[in-house]
Amino acid sequence: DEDDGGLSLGLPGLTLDRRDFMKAGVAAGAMGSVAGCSALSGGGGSSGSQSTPSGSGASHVVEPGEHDEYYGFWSGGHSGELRVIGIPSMRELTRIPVFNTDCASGYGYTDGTQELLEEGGGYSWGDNHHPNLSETDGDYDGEYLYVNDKANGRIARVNLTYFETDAITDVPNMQAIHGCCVLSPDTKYVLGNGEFRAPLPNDGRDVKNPDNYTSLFVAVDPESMETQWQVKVDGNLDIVDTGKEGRWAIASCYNSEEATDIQGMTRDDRDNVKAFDIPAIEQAVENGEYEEVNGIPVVDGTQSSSLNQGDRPIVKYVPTPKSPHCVEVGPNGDYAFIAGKLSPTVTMLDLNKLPEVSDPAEAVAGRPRVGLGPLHTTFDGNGHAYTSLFIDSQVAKWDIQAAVEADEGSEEPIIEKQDVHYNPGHIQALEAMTTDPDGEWLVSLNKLSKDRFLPVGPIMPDNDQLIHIGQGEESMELVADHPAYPEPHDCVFAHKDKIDAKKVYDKADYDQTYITEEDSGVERTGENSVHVKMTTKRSEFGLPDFTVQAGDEVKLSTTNIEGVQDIIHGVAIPEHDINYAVAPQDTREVTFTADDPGVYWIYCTYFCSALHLEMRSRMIVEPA
Ligand code: CUK
Ligand code: CUA
Repeated sequence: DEDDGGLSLGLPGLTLDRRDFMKAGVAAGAMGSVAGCSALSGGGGSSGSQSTPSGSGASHVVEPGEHDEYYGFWSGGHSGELRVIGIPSMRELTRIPVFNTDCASGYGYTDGTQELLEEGGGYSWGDNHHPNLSETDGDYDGEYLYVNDKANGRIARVNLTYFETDAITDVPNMQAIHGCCVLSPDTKYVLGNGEFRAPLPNDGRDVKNPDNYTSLFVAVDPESMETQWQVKVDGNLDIVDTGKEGRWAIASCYNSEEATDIQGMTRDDRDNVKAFDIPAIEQAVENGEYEEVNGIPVVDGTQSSSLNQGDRPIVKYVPTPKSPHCVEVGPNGDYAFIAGKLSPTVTMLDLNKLPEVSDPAEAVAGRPRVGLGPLHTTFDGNGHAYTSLFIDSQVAKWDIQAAVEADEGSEEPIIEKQDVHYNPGHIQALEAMTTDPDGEWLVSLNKLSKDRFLPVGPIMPDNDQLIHIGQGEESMELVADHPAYPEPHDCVFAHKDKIDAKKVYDKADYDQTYITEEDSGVERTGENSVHVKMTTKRSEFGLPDFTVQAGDEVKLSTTNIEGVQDIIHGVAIPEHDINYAVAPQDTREVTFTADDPGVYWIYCTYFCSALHLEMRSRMIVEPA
């Protein structure tokens, strides 16, 4: 069946999947969905649980003029941007360019943002997956958001006062940083998982010798954004989350086999989830027990490393069924929930037990069978876990304590399942990553939308579905579909009271030179360079025109001297590829060469007043 209705695993060796699921004891009736034909009907591999109960009457409507209760920060995947979406309305509030350029704001066009992207590696795109809010005492402090670039091994920071990217770190020695989180409870580090194994250093050595490739785990300082240290491990790394006490970072792993093709990567029954003991790693770094590679201390965390032989190994390797995908640590920090992907189970790792046991397998506290293709787990703070089932296209809600008490592989802890359309990756409930989740709403970030929206050509939106969960006592209810441009992977929610966005720039917050109307003018700074200073206000530029010589390098500095919120002006110069926004009290600069003699009208791109069209200036370029 060509139109298989959903993303099945899509492995060339489908028999492999069948065998694995058989081994895992899935009922034969579920095989149809593995073969990829049932996502349209919402799956159905789960025995003994019902779908789509309804009737709570929960409304996600936010009346005109009212505000949403929560900010949602969505990663934009390979679009490179973040999106800010209000919850529960699902209205898109803004976008924040991070690894991409953006002509609405001028990000990547002005001198400062160009420099930021250049120093951050100079790439024109990135693949952001995991947005994380900075924490103080295990709660969101509203300061920063950190997000990874899976494509180029980078971590970026967004300033949540201005909703603006203010730092990008191109981490040495790493290609794909996939998992990314902050170390709870106080954001001591931003942590990143190296997904792709490569030679270390990757300078041409061992290119044909995958046995010598290596995966790295990295810690970046959240203030300086400098890389602090790395740990090399066996196998690869996928997703990461930390305990709530600052000690453990738990990273999932597929490809313990260290293969380079899909058959090899999925060969073995077990992969090793890694538990990084952060203080033990810091101690090793302090003791000088590392090798320096491209200026970064790299600690050996492989299984044979001497640092892993003693009483306090720096990395514990926990055997976990088949290519697990995600790790999420529950709100009270007791358990890490590791979703099986190719196993229909979620493994619960007891983080309190982990330090005490010599065999980390003994720290496994439960392993409920949740359904086919479990990827991500989220929490309502009232004892329930919710796991996305990629193959079944469902969200499974289950009881955490019941899973501890039940036998491994039991379906008993499952409370209910909700169909989603289609194929969920991350799911996220309100403030689920804090120590005190808020419940009420859950979003399922589905990879396909298929027939849920008007057709818009072959590249269709994703479908982020809003599900009411209440405080976990009532049944899940699907309340809204929300099309999303490719391709969000994850999102994180903060109550509106925890974010304090400024509406007007404060000069004290940035080091640009504020330009007044008196400062407006042209200053020749060199034989072939000029500095043009210009204000903007309704409805005029500080200079009605300015004159430069052909061939001049023009530095144009613009301050928006408005003090009123929401009055943005744009500065566009035709035929010079210049366009950027200047918000009230902000100053932005661009530098470009005025090559060709002529008259160039400068105009304002933001509709700022009734005389917006008349808000013009002229750049006159005289023949040299
Ligand atoms: S990943 Cu995409 S669905 Cu990068 Cu967190 Cu799991
Ligand atoms: Cu200023 Cu339009």
